[in-house]
Amino acid sequence: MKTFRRDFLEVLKEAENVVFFTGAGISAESGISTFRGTDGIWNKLKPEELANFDAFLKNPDRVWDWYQYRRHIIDNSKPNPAHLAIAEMQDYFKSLSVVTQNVDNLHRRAGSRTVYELHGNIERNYCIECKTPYNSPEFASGGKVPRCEKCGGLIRPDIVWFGEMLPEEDFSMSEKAAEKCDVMFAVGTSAVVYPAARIPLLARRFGAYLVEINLEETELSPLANYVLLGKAGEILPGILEEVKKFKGEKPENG
Ligand code: BJW
Ligand code: ZN
Repeated sequence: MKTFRRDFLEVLKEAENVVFFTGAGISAESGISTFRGTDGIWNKLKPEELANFDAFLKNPDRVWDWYQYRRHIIDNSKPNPAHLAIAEMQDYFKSLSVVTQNVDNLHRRAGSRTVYELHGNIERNYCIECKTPYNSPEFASGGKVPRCEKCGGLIRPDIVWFGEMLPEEDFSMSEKAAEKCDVMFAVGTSAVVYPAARIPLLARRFGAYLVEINLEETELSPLANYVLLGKAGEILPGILEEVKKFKGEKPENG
């Protein structure tokens, strides 16, 4: 079992408000590819051909088909020990929020109650013309892009593509949580995509203790108070054990 630095444990022991800012790396151990790095999606496919609105209008069937493929992988995956440790930790703090860039819904499936999704959710779709939502799983089948029953418009996944605005409510709630938290964990993110990457910077500016958990150092590392290098699915269960030790077996809200 990994041991943790004393200053980190002391801060965590006193912490009331905690935020987990997560990226694709936290779901890697569930079998979902990351975007960057040697095995990353963008190493094999071009984001400019798949992850923006113009690409969708130019070739909707291709983009839809790619998302169907991703949905299939996500549907067949499950939360890993990192998602589960975060969900279990929520009962030991006054508040614990998850701010995720991931679209895979694995935090909610793990049981996390407060989840802000900055880049959307692959389980949802909507009509690009009249915005009608289409969220039933049966709907999202077949390789060809479906059309809206009401207006005939193209239906797209509810995912934030490059050049698009982030969901206002989720982003502003994430900013508030970042400003208020005592400890912010940045887990499995390269922290290069903005404005999401502002969230850990904001927490740091407002005085939070910033912990980074990643396989390698990132642009965030020089700003972090503590960098833990390794797999999220191995490190986070260890942190949960420490939390249980000093917060007692009986959870705060339980
Ligand atoms: C592990 C691990 C394990 C692995 N354990 N760790 C120039 C400068 C600055 C900004 C811009 C610019 N040009 C354009 C922009 C803006 C742009 C942007 O930031 N681009 C940068 C990339 C340069 N941002 C936007 O366009 C955003 N919108 C916006 O700005 O709106 C305002 C605006 C409006 C109008 C015009 C212009 C601006 C929207 C961004 C949307 C991002 N969407 C994506 C794709 C969604 C499609 C899909 O899912 O299909 O979201 S991009 C992709 O990156 C995805 C992710 O959420 C996001 C972040 O990636 P993440 O999660 O960090 O993953 P990776 O792969 O990068 O990193 C994984 C990490 O895990 C690695 O570090 C590993 O080491 C680690 N790891 N296994 C622990 N087991
Ligand atoms: Zn419509």
